[in-house]
Amino acid sequence: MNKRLLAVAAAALLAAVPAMGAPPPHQFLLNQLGFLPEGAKHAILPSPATQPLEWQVTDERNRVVLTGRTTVYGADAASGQPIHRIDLSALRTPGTYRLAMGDSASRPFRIDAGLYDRLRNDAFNYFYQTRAGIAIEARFAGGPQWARPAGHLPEKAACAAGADENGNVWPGCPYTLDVTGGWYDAGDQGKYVVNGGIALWTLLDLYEREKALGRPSLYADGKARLPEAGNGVDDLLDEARWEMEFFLKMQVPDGTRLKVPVGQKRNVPSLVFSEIDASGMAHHKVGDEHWTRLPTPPHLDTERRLLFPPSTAATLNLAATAAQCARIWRRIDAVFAGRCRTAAKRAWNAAKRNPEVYAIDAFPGSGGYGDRDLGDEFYWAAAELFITTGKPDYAAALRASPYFRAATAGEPGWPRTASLGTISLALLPSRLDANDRAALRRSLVAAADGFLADEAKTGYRIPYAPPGWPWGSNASILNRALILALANDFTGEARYRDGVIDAMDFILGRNPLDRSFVTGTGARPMTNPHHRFWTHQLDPAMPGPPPGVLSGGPNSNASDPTAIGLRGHCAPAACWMDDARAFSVNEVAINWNAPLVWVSAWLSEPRR
Ligand code: 9MR
Repeated sequence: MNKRLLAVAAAALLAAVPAMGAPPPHQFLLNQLGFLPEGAKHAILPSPATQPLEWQVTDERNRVVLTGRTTVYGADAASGQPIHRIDLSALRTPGTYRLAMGDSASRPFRIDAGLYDRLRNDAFNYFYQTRAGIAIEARFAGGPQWARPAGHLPEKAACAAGADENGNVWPGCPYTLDVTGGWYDAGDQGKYVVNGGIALWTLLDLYEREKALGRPSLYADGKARLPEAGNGVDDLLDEARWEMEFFLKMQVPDGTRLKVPVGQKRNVPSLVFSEIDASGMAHHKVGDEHWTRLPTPPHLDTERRLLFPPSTAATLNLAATAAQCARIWRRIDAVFAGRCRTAAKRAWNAAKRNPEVYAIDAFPGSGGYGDRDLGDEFYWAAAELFITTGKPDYAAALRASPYFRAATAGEPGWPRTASLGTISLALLPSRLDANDRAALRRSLVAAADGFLADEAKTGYRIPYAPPGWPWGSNASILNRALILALANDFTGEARYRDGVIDAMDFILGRNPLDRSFVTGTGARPMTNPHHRFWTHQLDPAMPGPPPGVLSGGPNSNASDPTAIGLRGHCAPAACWMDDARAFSVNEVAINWNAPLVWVSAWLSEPRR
């Protein structure tokens, strides 16, 4: 490690590892926005004290409105701290308060039913700002600093071909495709069908849930800052369509025969290429030939854009989301819905014909998103197609899947999509009989129970207790919150809603770093995301991030050169740093911001 890296790593350790130094006294850790009037309200106090400590809450006029004693929890593994818990749930009156102990007090916090209104809109606006193929305008982006010319307009890409680092010679494909549009994935400007799929599904699911449960349309036309506002269509759908249209362009033209590795999952020397009928499959991704430097605003990217071979996983992501599209737009834009329906069926048939074409990460310049187990993607696509068409073929595929009516394991993620299918089936009307639907709802509630059982194991009361914290942990927490929210929808039981609040509290400040992991939100927000345009930290001529963007979060296996020094020196929930270079802990991504939108929208719904 060179000197500069060492210095960076040392600074990171000091900033990010509370276990190594005594936490500041009376450092109350709580959601930096505050609390909703109803439901759980918890704060954490890192302290080695072995006896409960007296606390009090004061209002704007310095009147004491609540007093209590901490609960001593002791050593907490995830944070590496001895902690006390403080339960403020008795506080319900809207206002601004402080939590105090002796002569030290917390920052002011609010109790407010509208706590998440701004966040839900900011988090949603991220998707507009990550659009490819369109100029980003100051009036929609929230300020002139975030305006930029269109990136990759037009984007016509040929297929990657030639020798990879293992000497495999990739044959490419006989065409170029115009794949203009869609969302850039993250800090990089790759566009990936796997990962785009879960992000797109999540926004569409938020819309479908509102409709299915008769909840208010929080993103009704004109409520968001979007070029399409005023077109008579819900803004969630306008944004989602930007990605969906791109997905449709990634589909392989009919009559295409391609040579790809079949059944092989890794990039080893001597890959065997076999000819397949690739008609209707989806190209896995389009991205740069080489990684670009930071900063590289999208319109200044001079790299060649390349299409990468179709994969079965991308094909099933297309089938699933196009099936959603077909039913959602049926009464809004029948022509578009028809295109989606045709694409979904073609994709499904193509995946059935080619069930084992795995994405092999053979070239630099873009992310891998290689998934080596596709049973869950087949189940998800069958579920969405069944809901949309009611056809017996999809019903048969669904029933034959080991995921159907099986326990829902863990939270969804880009390589784990089974619960997306289960959620759609549990939520939406379909030809499924009532018993099956009830069983699917129960399986989601059981998953939520598992998350609450995990919460009981944590000092910080987070419904998340993995042995090691993975890349993108914040999104794992929010995807758990999404299932907890549905469990509350299905049962009406408050404890699931409290679990959602606990998850959001972690994201917004009740964590060992006293950080809000969302830009522009709370007193100590993340400010230096890994991103190629919002790179103010590295180049003062560039803007910082707009508000509402989620950091990937603590990663106990941090692997980038900037954050790697944390490894082995941080408690799992504290392995994080606010540095633009630290992409394995502080990148931003569409599949992470999507559950932030979903959960903040859910929390800002008026209570029934
Ligand atoms: O979110 C992805 C994470 O699950 C993987 O562990 C990681 C390493 O392969 O990649 C993450 O995805 C990145 C993608 O490959 C490229 N764009 C940025 C994504 C977020 O960091």
